[in-house]
Amino acid sequence: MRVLHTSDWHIGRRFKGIDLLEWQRKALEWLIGIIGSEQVDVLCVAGDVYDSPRPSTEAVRLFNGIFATLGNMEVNGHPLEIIFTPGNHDSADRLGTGAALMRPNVHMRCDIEAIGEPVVVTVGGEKLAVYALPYLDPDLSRPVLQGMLDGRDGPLCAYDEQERDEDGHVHIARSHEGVMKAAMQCVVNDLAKRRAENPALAAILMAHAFVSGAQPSDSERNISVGGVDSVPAALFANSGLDYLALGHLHRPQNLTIAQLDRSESIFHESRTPQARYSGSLLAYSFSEARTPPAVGNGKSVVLLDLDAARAAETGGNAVRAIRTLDVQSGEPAFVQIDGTLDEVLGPLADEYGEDWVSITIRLSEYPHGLYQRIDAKYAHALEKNPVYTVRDASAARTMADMRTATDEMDVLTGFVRYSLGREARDDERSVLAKAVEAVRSQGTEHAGGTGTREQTKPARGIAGMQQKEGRER
Ligand SMILES: [Mn+2]
Repeated sequence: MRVLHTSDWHIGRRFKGIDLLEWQRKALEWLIGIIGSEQVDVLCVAGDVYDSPRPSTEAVRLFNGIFATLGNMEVNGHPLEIIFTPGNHDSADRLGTGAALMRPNVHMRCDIEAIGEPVVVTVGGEKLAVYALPYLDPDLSRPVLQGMLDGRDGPLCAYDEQERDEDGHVHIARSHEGVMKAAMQCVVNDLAKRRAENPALAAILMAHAFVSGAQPSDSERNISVGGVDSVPAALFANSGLDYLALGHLHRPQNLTIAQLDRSESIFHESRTPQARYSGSLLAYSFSEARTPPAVGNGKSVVLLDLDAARAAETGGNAVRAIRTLDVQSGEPAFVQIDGTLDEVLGPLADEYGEDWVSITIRLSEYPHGLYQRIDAKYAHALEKNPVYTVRDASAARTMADMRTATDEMDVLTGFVRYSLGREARDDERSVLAKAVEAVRSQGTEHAGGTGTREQTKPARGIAGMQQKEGRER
C-alpha cells in the first residue's frame, strides 16, 4: 500500500505582500498528477490546510477545486482515500463543514472525541489504520480528553494501568506534552486491541505538533504554553505505530524516535514508529531558503510504502520504503544576501537579481537613494536591512541620553552620532533644525494658531487618559 504524506499547505498565505495563491495552485495540481503517476492509495494531510481560520473566498475556491478533483480520483480501481486533519491555523469547525455529507473515501477528522477511532483503509487485502489527531490546543482539548480518559462508566480509552487520584481521575498536565500523552493513551489502547485481532495491521498517526529534536523555521506560529512549545519524542516510543505523519514544522525532515526499555516508556508495544515532517507546500519565510538557492525551495512530500503482512511475520515495522519528492511549485528561489554596498550592488546582484531576496547591507554611511539603487538591481528585493557599522566603539555609548538631553536637537544629533559614528555636519544640522521647526509650527497651527505648545492636541492615548482622570475627579 502506498501513502502520500503532506501538510502545511497554508492556502491563502501571503509573503511580504505577495499573493502566493498561484504557486499554491501549481503545487497542488502537481500533487494531483503525482498521486496518479505514483499510484498513491492513501493521501494524508496533517494540518494547516488553510492559513487562516477565516480563509478568503479565493483560498476557499482553490481548495474546493483541488478537493473535488482529489475526491473523484480512482487509483488501482479504487477511490483515493483522503484524510485531512486541522492544524493550529485552521478552524476545525470550518474545515469540517460538510464532513458528514462527504463521500465515503473522504475523511475530515476534526473531532477530538474521535481520535481513538482510526480511519481503516483496505486495499488489495492489506489493512491500514490511520489515527488522525487534529491540532490539540492544551486549553481547549484538555477537558475533552479528561472526559475520554475518565469515562462515565469507567475509562473509555486509557492504556494500561494509569496513575489515578482518589476519585479515579487521570491527571492531564496543562501542556502540549500533557494533552498529547492523553491522546496517545486513546490511540495506543485502540491499536493494541486491533493488533491482537489482526497482527497484519499497519498503523499511522497523523499529528500536528512540535516534537522536540526537530528544527523549526520562522514561518510557524508560536504555540508555546507555559513557555513550552514541544512534546518529547519519547511519547511515541513503543506505541505500536509504524509511522508518524507529522505536520506543523515547515522544514521537511526526518525525526528519530528511539526505541526505549520497557521500564522507561509509557507504552509497551513491540513497534516504534518512523517519523517525518513532510514540511510545508511552499517556503513561507526567508529562514527556509536553500543553499544553493533553488526554485521551489526544496519543499517536498513523502511517499511511504507499507508491507504490513511482512511486518506481522517478522515483528518489525511495516514501513518498507520512504521517499521524498520535490514539490514542483515554481515558487521563486528565496535567497538571503549579506554584504557591503559594493558587493550587494555588484556581484551579488548579477547572481541573485531575479530571485526573491532578503538583503543585509553593511554600511558606514547612509548613501543617497539606497533603496532605489537596490531596487534598480534586484527585481524582488523583498527585505532590505541596512546595518551600520559604528567605527568608533565608544560612539555607540553616546546615543542621546534622555536624562541629559535638553531639546530635540540633542536627541537627533545623538542619533546621528550613534548610527554613523561621527558628529553631524553643519548641513545635516540645518536639515534637522528645519524639521524640528516644522513640527513645532505644525503643532501650533493645529491648536488654532494662537496657543502655546502645551495646548496642542494630545495623541489619542493621552487624551483618553485625561478623560478618565476627569471622570474620576
Ligand atoms: Mn503550519
